[in-house]
Amino acid sequence: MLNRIDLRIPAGGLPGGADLHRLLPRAGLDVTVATEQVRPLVEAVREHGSRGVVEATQRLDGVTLAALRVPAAKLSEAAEALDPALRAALETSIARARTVHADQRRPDVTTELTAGGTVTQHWRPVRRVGLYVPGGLAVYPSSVVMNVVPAQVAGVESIAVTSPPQRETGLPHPHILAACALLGVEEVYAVGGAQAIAMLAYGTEESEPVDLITGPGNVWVTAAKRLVRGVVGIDAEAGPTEIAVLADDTADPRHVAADLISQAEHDPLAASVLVTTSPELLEAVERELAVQVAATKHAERIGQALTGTQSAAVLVEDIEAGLRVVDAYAAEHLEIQTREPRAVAERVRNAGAIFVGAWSPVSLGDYCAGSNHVLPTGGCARHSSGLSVQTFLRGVQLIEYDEHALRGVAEYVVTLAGAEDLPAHGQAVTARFAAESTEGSVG
Ligand code: HSO
Ligand code: ZN
Repeated sequence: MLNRIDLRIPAGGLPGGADLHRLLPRAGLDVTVATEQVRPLVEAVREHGSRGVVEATQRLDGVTLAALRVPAAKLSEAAEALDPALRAALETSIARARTVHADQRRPDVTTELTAGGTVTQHWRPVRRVGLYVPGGLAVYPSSVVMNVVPAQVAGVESIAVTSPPQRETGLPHPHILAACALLGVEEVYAVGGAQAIAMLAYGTEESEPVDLITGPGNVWVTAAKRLVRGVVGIDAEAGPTEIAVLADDTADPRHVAADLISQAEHDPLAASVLVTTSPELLEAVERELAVQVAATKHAERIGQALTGTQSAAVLVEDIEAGLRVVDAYAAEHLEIQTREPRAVAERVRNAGAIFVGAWSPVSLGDYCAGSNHVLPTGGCARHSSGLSVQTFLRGVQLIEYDEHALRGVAEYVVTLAGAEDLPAHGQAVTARFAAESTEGSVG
């Protein structure tokens, strides 16, 4: 079922990072065309505010919005109508994520460089954040949790959630509304697509602009985020989801197959990549895939994802070579199902999140591990991290020197300023001491 890539040569013989990267499969996402297509819509919202949003929603979603904002009563009604089992699961997911994220908040750091000369890095929350939640096929209340929890833990004062209206109700999906209610988010809009991004970025009569937009979306949403970047901050661009599994002959083929299938379930473009030292495991996983895919609910899109050119089984000579391959691929999710999985995991350089050992499947991380499931895709794990408390904080430096500490370094400032032909920079320092010496108070 999976395309095969045979790289059974010792790690030393494998091509370097970029070349190796090219040998590995990956779905491309072209946002350029979409960017030009959504530009007029984004401009219309900027110019006409709510009217622009309402018109776009009518045209694209077939819904006539009387108001953009979801009434508070609809949020509490959705929470009350939740199936008790789903409510308990969501509450568990929220509580576990809160505990982990609270522990991950970075402390402020003060460095005293000399007596009386300190630099402090202060982490301050972004004031207002807009979270986009997709609708359509993929309704993920878990993603509301994963975006809202780190923002709340960071201390973001104002959070707005926006999600497309459903044709029947003119409101976002009830599970999205319920998740908002359980999280204590009160400001929710029934707006989706590029118009939602423009609404968050520029504001309308009914909604204040935000400082930062996070959350995944389709190609139009991503294109709109590109257009408003700079006006507001945006998180990384989310591509189709990916799982890579690094496995040796100790892995259980049933579990490996189940995990590859689990992420393929998201999207026909999702990528499932098995990297293994064991041809026997590969054959066993293939047999399992055939059985398990046929028995699962979304067999069609899973089959498309697994047989697509973005998915593959890569045979490698040894774990060393496997590590080279997974580093080059830089998966959104990487499972290590090998002997001594922790030691192997510690040697991975590039991955959005690493799931260590037989009992840590990716779907645990999707919902209840306490970790965040918004992770870098498309190889961006080489340079970026997933969503975290840090996403919603800015490091502001506080520089506080007294007279003695400034005097201690003054001559170097003057020299560096002179070398850059910026003598007034130096004078801003010397002026302080010159004034004192005229008064004769300091030598
Ligand atoms: N695996 C997805 C997140 C998700 N899974 C939401 C289920 N629901 C990207 O990390
Ligand atoms: Zn998932």
